Amino acid sequence: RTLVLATRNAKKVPEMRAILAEAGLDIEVVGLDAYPDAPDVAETENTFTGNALLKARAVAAHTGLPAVADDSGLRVDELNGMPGVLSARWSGRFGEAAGDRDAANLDLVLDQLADTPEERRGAEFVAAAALVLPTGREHVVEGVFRGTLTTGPRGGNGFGYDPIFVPEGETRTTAEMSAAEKNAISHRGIAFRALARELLALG
Ligand code: ITT
Repeated sequence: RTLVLATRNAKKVPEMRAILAEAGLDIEVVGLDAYPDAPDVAETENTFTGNALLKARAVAAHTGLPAVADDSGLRVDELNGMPGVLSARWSGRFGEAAGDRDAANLDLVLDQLADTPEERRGAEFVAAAALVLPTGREHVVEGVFRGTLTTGPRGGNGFGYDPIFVPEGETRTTAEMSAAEKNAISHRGIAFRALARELLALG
């Protein structure tokens, strides 16, 4: 059995594989690199759930296989929930290597919080994960991961805003944690595990 993970972010595929294996599910996970002709779906919705569904529907239709997509981002309390669904595009830089784009996004958030004291630096990562089956059946779940933002980047693991995000009850940033430690508590870990339970129930 095969599941297509509708992502071009190479970090998400091993994450999903590990979570399905932990749930005891014998399902092969392939990313979009296996489907170079899959449509590039613009994230035109203004909710994580809407965008995750757009991506999963397009890939399920293209491949004829069950598809999962996630849309995720960082909601910063002091910025009224921004960048939110705009997290990947916050600095307005496109067509760059993901690492450069991510660094520019993170720098902009740090600049915007330059005058914000520690007690008001709360934020949360949110992930919506959508499962779309060839039968047309759809299931969407959301995971939320609370924390605070540092004043400077720390750590080299993960991606995106990980170097400035410290989970509640932690002192390290998620970029200073191992992938397994982060997945056990992260927004995407929560959402992917909920979808794994759904797949398990489907048999
Ligand atoms: P796909 O759309 O191809 O899956 P993407 O990385 O662009 O890849 P999103 O559209 O979901 O994924 O964008 C989410 C952005 O939010 C991502 O670029 C990061 O900046 C940020 N983000 C989401 N989850 C994160 C995490 O676990 N750690 C750090 N940053 C994260």
